[in-house]
Amino acid sequence: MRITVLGADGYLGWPTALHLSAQGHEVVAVDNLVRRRWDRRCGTQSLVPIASMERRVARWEQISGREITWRRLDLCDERAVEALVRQSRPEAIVHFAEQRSAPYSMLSRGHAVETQVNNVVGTLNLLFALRDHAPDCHLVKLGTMGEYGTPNIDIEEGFIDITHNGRSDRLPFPKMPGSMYHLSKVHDSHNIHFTCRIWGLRATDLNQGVVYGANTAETALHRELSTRFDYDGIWGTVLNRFCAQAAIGQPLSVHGKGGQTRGFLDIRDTVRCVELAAAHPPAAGEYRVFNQFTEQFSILDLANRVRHARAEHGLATEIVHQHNPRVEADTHYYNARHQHLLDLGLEPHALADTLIEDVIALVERHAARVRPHTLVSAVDWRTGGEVYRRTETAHLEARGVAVRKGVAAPKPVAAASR
Ligand code: NAD
Ligand code: USQ
Repeated sequence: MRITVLGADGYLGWPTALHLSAQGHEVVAVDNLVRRRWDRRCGTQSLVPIASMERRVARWEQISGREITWRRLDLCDERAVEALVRQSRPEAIVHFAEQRSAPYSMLSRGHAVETQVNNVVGTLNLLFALRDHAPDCHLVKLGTMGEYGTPNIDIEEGFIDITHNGRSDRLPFPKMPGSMYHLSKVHDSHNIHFTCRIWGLRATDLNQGVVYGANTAETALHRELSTRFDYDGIWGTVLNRFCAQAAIGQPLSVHGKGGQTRGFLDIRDTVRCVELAAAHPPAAGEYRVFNQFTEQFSILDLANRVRHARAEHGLATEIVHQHNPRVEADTHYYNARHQHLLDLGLEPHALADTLIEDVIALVERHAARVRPHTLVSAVDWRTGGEVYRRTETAHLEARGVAVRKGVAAPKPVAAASR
């Protein structure tokens, strides 16, 4: 198939582009590199050094003999998106290209607006381009389990059968998202569903859970094929953060009681799920939702799993229950269905102590790049927060690295717009 991957410079987009290319698909990889800019603005960086997109695709071609076409493009640039779809005429488009951090979206009014405009406008531009230039193309869109929130009933895959006052219908499952970011995904889902109903587009909304892990079969082939790994309080997802904290001997930061339960999956399952969804397109006019996760854990379960994996090597790990900066239930019912991808052939990787150990070992190998002050969960859902302000020079000095006199220090990162 001709498959375009949007957000191909990101944690999940890059391994997915590689995986689809390895399966023999013709891949166009698209990104505007905004995530690298957001890192500079936030004072954060990927734990694992990541090569430029040019180097990545060149290395992949040298190793695999397969070509990935790289295009730098902003989804919010309507003309560029239209030209992309018109020229590349994809059979499937995999859309990862959004601002995906809940804490980032809660930093300030400006960050919330930036998140929702980037995500909603980017997706709308894509939907119009599909209508006009590739109406048969299958849109595979990354949504999130967080669209549903934590209702006190079982969570279905996108739709629920309701009987009300003696009449019945199958309706979209109610949504109760927990951040401005998660809300942007709800807006996207409504827009995509609408365009399937009205224009006959075909789409799969992958309501993905929290991803963990650092490598897939393809990213492990060469250091220039590595994907990013976030561990800080703005971009790091919880299990990757706990592994980073354990590796540098810091306590694991459980928010509140830690009874928050979520769906989780290994990054190797993310790429396989996308492949399966793309290989089995829905009918024209169909909007379907797959809940994309493999196991449910509470946050305290995860912290205990990390502590246990360390204890196996005789290492003690502390768990602290800190004031929850988010507004969320920290004990609640949670039972979400996730059958559709299993029916298509997904064989999940269960969370294993060996995976936890591998991620901790990865952090240990790159320990010199860890910025400990960015491990703090600094964004409060009620009041907002600030980006991490230290300059690169300050990071180096904090590590005891001498910074040469006369070499201009980088400009301080801009304060978050409020
Ligand atoms: P990421 O931030 O690492 O990657 C997103 C990429 O999209 C970045 O490279 C960024 O530069 C690009 N991008 C953002 N806006 C763009 C625009 N307007 N035009 C072009 N490119 C743009 O994020 P990720 O962790 O790889 O997540 C990818 C997708 O999967 C997101 O949509 C996210 O919501 C979803 N998701 C992620 C997780 C997770 O645990 N990481 C879980 C569920 C869903
Ligand atoms: N948490 C802690 N301690 C920490 C960090 C997080 O207890 O140090 C808790 C949070 O309070 C939350 C849970 O862990 O209850 C998950 O937090 P997270 O930061 O791992 O995940 P989240 O903010 O929900 O977002 C991530 C991705 C997002 C994706 C989402 C899937 O960044 O792109 O959409 O996971 S889901 O959670 O299913 O909506």
